[in-house]
Amino acid sequence: RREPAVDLREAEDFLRLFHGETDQLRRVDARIAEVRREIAATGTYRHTGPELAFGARVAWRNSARCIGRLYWKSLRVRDLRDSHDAAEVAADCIDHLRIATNGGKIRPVISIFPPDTPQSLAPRIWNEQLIRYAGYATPDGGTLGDPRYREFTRSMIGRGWPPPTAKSSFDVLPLAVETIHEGVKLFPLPDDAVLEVPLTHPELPWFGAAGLRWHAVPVISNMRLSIGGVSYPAAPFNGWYMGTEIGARNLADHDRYDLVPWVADRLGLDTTRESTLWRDRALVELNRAVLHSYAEAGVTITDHHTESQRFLTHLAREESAGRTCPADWSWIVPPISGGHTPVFHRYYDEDRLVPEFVTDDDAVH
Ligand code: HEM
Ligand code: NRG
Repeated sequence: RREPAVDLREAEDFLRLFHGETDQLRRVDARIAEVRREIAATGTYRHTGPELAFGARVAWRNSARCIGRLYWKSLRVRDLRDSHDAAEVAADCIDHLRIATNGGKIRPVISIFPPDTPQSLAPRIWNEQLIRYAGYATPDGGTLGDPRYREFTRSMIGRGWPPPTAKSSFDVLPLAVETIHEGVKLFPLPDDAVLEVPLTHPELPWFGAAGLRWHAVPVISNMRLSIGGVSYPAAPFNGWYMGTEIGARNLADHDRYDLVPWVADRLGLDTTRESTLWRDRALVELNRAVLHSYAEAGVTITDHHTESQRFLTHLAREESAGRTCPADWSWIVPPISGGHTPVFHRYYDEDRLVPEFVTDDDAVH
């Protein structure tokens, strides 16, 4: 499979956007003429460092599902377009984790690997995020670990990943990196590159005794970055967590860790009737535990009330800058207390803007 030649219109639109929003010494027409010649000769073109950084930041700004966009200008951009081998890509991803984690004071970072071109297919990262927990099928038909990654875990074991001898609910999966010249190679993440937070509750000692944990940094690694007609299939990026992602989804969803019934039971709630709102009460305690534990560990995290307010600040800023801001209500509204956050009570622009991050169907394994 080959990448078709870059669409000249997309390249030109991007260069005009870049020159329109930033101060450049060179006139945009000169750059467009140069890119046109490069595309005619090679079918693609190479972004300058500043174009690449701008493109990545604007792709974040255009992420309609992201509530955390207020700080889009501060994204750190790592230019790794010269990393071609799987081992280089894996080592760069491990560096990414260290730079982003920063001892708990999390920095938003993106690492951009080579683009697809008409001449060559770029490296691919198979993992949905750089850090994810294995899910193992148990004899009783259940799952040990994260059920979302049962298939991925099975495939990693099939490819030779040895799971820990004592399997647990929180075993970090290896990185799987594919290149056209090497096939798929697996790389375990070193322990010291993976900061984790043991979960405790501000008032409930039994919660801390359960041995729950979560990783500090979410690094999405299965989205393609598209800038000016050029496609970067491996461009892992991270910010920090909003507590509800962990407390109201990862640990709570029925098809994830499904901890709500356990919390309700330990709280001694009446679970015989829905109308006692035992689910809601358990969810609140689970989310308090997440925010409390990250704060205690000195790891950056945000709560959904604060982040909703920040997002409205972001919308106001974008409006003053004369830009529309695409947003997807169903992703922006937090999964608990939705109607009690200001993002609930309005509509959003839904039109797609580029540069952008996209999920490829064929990136799902
Ligand atoms: C989605 C928060 C940084 C791009 C999301 C979601 C949240 C969030 C809560 C919804 C996730 C879900 O429901 O599963 C934040 C916070 C950040 C941050 C608090 C802190 C700085 C970033 C950065 C980028 C980014 C740095 C890219 C450079 C995205 C994208 C999605 C998303 C593309 C959609 C993911 C998908 O379709 O699965 N973000 N984000 N975010 N965010 Fe952010
Ligand atoms: N819900 C996912 C992460 C999705 C993106 N969230 C962020 N992104 N906060 C999870 O792992 O729970 N980010 O770049 O910070």
